[in-house]
Amino acid sequence: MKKILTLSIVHERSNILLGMKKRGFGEGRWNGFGGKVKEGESIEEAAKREIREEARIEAEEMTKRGVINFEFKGDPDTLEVHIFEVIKFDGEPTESEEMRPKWFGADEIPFDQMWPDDRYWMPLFLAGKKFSGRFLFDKPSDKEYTSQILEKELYEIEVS
Ligand code: 6U4
Repeated sequence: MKKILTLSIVHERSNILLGMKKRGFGEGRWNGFGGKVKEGESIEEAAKREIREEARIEAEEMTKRGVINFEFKGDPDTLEVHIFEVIKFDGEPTESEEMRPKWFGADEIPFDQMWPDDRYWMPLFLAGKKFSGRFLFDKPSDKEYTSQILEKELYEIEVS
């Protein structure tokens, strides 16, 4: 089965806002804000809701930057993650139950404490490119274990 998720990264000048995930999937890692799209919601609405819930800010202008499919070996589910760039927002990023937000300069992104795919697509994101891809992992990451990439496909794309 395919699960649709969002992942939003706030980008202001050369800084990006990441959140330390405090619980659930990806716990103990820095990541953009996001989660599952709920029934009756558009993908963009879901992205805005997650940004509101996790960083306590209101996304006012955002643009779709990529779609990546994540699979785990032996697991029939695919996570289709829609990646957005938030260009304009209202409010002050604030810690929530799920995430502790922090700004990072483009040259100090903590890739060692992020999902292992991020180091591949983040440079495209920062360069203003659009991209699509697929990663196959051995198994999900948790606090002690970082998923290993078994297969990787990543393309720059032209989308409107
Ligand atoms: P709930 O709904 O609370 O049970 P939770 O376990 O908190 O779910 P979820 O599904 O809401 O997690 O959100 C997972 C987030 O992680 C989404 O924003 C998508 C993102 N994500 C998943 N795989 C990723 C990967 N390989 N690289 C990455 N982000 C990923 O950078």
